[in-house]
Amino acid sequence: MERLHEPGPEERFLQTPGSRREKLYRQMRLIRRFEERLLRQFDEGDVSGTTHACIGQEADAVGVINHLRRGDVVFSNHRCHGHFLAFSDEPKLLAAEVLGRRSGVVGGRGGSQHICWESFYSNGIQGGIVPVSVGMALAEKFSGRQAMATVFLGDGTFGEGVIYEAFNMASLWSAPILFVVENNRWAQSTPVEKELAGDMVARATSFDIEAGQIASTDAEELYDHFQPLVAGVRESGRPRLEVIDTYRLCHHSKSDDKRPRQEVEEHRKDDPLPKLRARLDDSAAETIDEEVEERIEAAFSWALEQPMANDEELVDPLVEAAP
Ligand SMILES: Cc1ncc(C[n+]2csc(CCOP(=O)(O)OP(=O)(O)O)c2C)c(N)n1
Ligand SMILES: [Mg+2]
Repeated sequence: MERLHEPGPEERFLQTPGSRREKLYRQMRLIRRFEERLLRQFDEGDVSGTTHACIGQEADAVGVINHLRRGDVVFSNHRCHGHFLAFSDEPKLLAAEVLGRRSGVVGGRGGSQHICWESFYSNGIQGGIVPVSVGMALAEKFSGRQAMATVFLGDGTFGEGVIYEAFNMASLWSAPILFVVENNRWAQSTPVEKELAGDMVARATSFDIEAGQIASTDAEELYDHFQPLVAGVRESGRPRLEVIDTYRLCHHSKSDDKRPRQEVEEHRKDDPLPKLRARLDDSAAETIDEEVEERIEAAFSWALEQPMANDEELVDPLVEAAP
């Protein structure tokens, strides 16, 4: 645990100057501008493989992760940039990683989907992280460290059978874990109506896991909603599942979007960024936008100068970073 940053996300959030609204907006703006810049670098040929942006879903990451403490374990999936940035506030490390640089979070070998930093992990195998996160939640519980786990999964991942084994064990063995379902209504190019029978909340409650649902892209509303839910998991040591009805405003990964244009355009009115920005003073919002622009520029220009990952010089960044 020596590796863990001080302070954790909740403490850092509370200590950062500015109003809560400004802080939530600043984080979401950082996530949005990070991904927009990343997509530009992709088009310029700087990214290998593919990448999944969370544009439109940023409020989920900030609404949940700002309640987590140092040592809490977070698991994310293929769409992990927003979760990672809300957890770490480390755009430089992520930019270098996705650009395949040696100074990236995992030495440039994890790319966009496979991040491992302190107690944050992401993995692109749909559903694969869910049993692992239950195991980690139990490990925290048995160690008596009072930490909890949070795992983000998508609506499409309810088609992976392994998550039900994970729900079963989480409930039977009382794992302190929050399952956050980002229901963006699509799994790649399949609409939720064609992928899911019944409903997600009922599936969780059938395992005796308390569960609920909120339809929101409002970061303040989500922040308030998740505060008692995170506290509840921590205090009860029991699992909880919460579905957030949201929408992604970008393609699934690079250039694969089969959704009806009209549907996507309809959801732009729920874009979490302008929604929150409209509640800020113009001058406060402009200052934040400029500050974020500088950080993004600094992160990417630094990352682009870093040496490429090189198999002959495999380095474990966690070992390197250890005191
Ligand atoms: C086991 C497995 N099967 C298929 C894929 C390819 N794949 C990546 S994301 C995705 C859809 C995921 O949908 P959802 O869970 O709703 O998450 P979203 O992409 O909407 O955030 C698929 C089929 C994968 N990564 N892993
Ligand atoms: Mg989905």
